[in-house]
Amino acid sequence: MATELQKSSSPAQFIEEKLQLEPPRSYKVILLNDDYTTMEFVVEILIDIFHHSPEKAEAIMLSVHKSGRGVAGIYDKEVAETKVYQTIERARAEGFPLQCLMEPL
Ligand code: TYC
Repeated sequence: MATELQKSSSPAQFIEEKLQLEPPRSYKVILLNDDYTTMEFVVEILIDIFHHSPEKAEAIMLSVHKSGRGVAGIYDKEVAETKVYQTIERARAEGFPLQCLMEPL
Protein backbone atom coordinates (compact mmCIF):
# COMPACT_ATOMS: atom_id res chain seq x y z
CA MET A 1 0.00 0.00 0.00
CA ALA A 2 2.77 2.45 0.97
CA THR A 3 4.72 1.59 -2.19
CA GLU A 4 1.56 1.86 -4.30
CA LEU A 5 0.87 5.23 -2.73
CA GLN A 6 4.34 6.45 -3.67
CA LYS A 7 3.65 5.76 -7.37
CA SER A 8 0.66 8.13 -7.37
CA SER A 9 1.28 11.84 -7.33
CA SER A 10 -1.46 12.52 -4.74
CA PRO A 11 -3.84 10.61 -2.44
CA ALA A 12 -6.73 11.64 -4.71
CA GLN A 13 -4.96 10.19 -7.72
CA PHE A 14 -4.21 7.00 -5.76
CA ILE A 15 -7.92 6.55 -4.98
CA GLU A 16 -8.84 7.27 -8.59
CA GLU A 17 -6.34 4.66 -9.81
CA LYS A 18 -7.60 2.10 -7.28
CA LEU A 19 -11.21 2.60 -8.38
CA GLN A 20 -10.20 2.01 -11.99
CA LEU A 21 -8.11 -1.08 -11.17
CA GLU A 22 -10.65 -2.88 -9.00
CA PRO A 23 -14.04 -3.73 -10.50
CA PRO A 24 -16.96 -4.03 -8.04
CA ARG A 25 -16.85 -7.37 -6.23
CA SER A 26 -19.55 -9.98 -6.62
CA TYR A 27 -20.89 -12.00 -3.69
CA LYS A 28 -22.34 -15.50 -3.39
CA VAL A 29 -25.51 -15.64 -1.30
CA ILE A 30 -25.39 -18.95 0.54
CA LEU A 31 -28.13 -20.99 2.21
CA LEU A 32 -27.23 -23.35 5.05
CA ASN A 33 -29.05 -26.57 5.81
CA ASP A 34 -30.80 -27.16 9.13
CA ASP A 35 -33.18 -29.78 10.52
CA TYR A 36 -36.20 -27.55 11.13
CA THR A 37 -36.86 -25.28 8.15
CA THR A 38 -39.28 -27.02 5.80
CA MET A 39 -38.29 -27.92 2.25
CA GLU A 40 -41.40 -26.11 0.98
CA PHE A 41 -40.36 -22.86 2.68
CA VAL A 42 -36.81 -22.98 1.21
CA VAL A 43 -38.26 -23.57 -2.27
CA GLU A 44 -40.63 -20.62 -1.74
CA ILE A 45 -37.69 -18.36 -0.76
CA LEU A 46 -35.69 -19.46 -3.81
CA ILE A 47 -38.63 -18.64 -6.08
CA ASP A 48 -39.81 -15.39 -4.46
CA ILE A 49 -36.51 -13.77 -3.40
CA PHE A 50 -33.97 -15.34 -5.77
CA HIS A 51 -36.33 -15.60 -8.79
CA HIS A 52 -35.53 -19.21 -9.68
CA SER A 53 -38.00 -21.43 -11.54
CA PRO A 54 -39.82 -24.00 -9.35
CA GLU A 55 -37.64 -26.77 -10.87
CA LYS A 56 -34.36 -24.95 -10.24
CA ALA A 57 -35.51 -23.92 -6.73
CA GLU A 58 -36.26 -27.55 -5.89
CA ALA A 59 -32.83 -28.65 -7.21
CA ILE A 60 -30.96 -25.98 -5.18
CA MET A 61 -32.95 -26.81 -2.02
CA LEU A 62 -32.21 -30.56 -2.38
CA SER A 63 -28.53 -29.86 -2.99
CA VAL A 64 -28.37 -27.71 0.20
CA HIS A 65 -30.31 -30.40 2.10
CA LYS A 66 -27.81 -33.08 1.03
CA SER A 67 -24.51 -31.18 1.10
CA GLY A 68 -25.09 -28.72 3.97
CA ARG A 69 -24.83 -25.47 2.00
CA GLY A 70 -25.37 -24.07 -1.47
CA VAL A 71 -25.40 -20.93 -3.58
CA ALA A 72 -28.79 -19.28 -4.02
CA GLY A 73 -27.39 -16.62 -6.36
CA ILE A 74 -24.52 -14.24 -7.17
CA TYR A 75 -25.01 -10.48 -6.94
CA ASP A 76 -23.22 -7.21 -6.33
CA LYS A 77 -22.75 -6.21 -2.69
CA GLU A 78 -25.92 -4.19 -2.08
CA VAL A 79 -28.25 -6.67 -3.79
CA ALA A 80 -26.63 -9.61 -1.94
CA GLU A 81 -27.07 -7.79 1.41
CA THR A 82 -30.73 -7.12 0.64
CA LYS A 83 -31.41 -10.75 -0.31
CA VAL A 84 -29.72 -12.05 2.87
CA TYR A 85 -31.80 -9.60 4.93
CA GLN A 86 -35.09 -10.49 3.19
CA THR A 87 -34.42 -14.23 3.52
CA ILE A 88 -33.65 -14.07 7.24
CA GLU A 89 -36.51 -11.69 7.96
CA ARG A 90 -39.02 -13.94 6.20
CA ALA A 91 -37.64 -17.08 7.85
CA ARG A 92 -37.87 -15.54 11.34
CA ALA A 93 -41.38 -14.23 10.65
CA GLU A 94 -42.39 -17.84 9.89
CA GLY A 95 -40.48 -19.21 12.90
CA PHE A 96 -37.75 -21.00 10.91
CA PRO A 97 -34.03 -20.96 11.88
CA LEU A 98 -32.85 -20.86 8.23
CA GLN A 99 -29.39 -19.29 7.92
CA CYS A 100 -28.34 -17.23 4.93
CA LEU A 101 -25.00 -15.45 4.45
CA MET A 102 -22.84 -13.89 1.77
CA GLU A 103 -19.22 -14.52 0.73
CA PRO A 104 -17.05 -12.73 -1.82
CA LEU A 105 -16.87 -14.69 -5.06
N1 TYC B 1 -33.11 -30.04 5.90
C1 TYC B 1 -34.43 -29.44 5.84
C2 TYC B 1 -35.47 -30.50 6.07
O1 TYC B 1 -35.20 -31.69 5.94
C3 TYC B 1 -34.68 -28.74 4.50
C4 TYC B 1 -33.75 -27.60 4.24
C5 TYC B 1 -33.17 -27.46 3.00
C6 TYC B 1 -33.52 -26.65 5.24
C7 TYC B 1 -32.32 -26.39 2.74
C8 TYC B 1 -32.66 -25.56 4.99
O2 TYC B 1 -31.27 -24.36 3.45
C9 TYC B 1 -32.07 -25.44 3.73
N2 TYC B 1 -36.69 -30.09 6.39
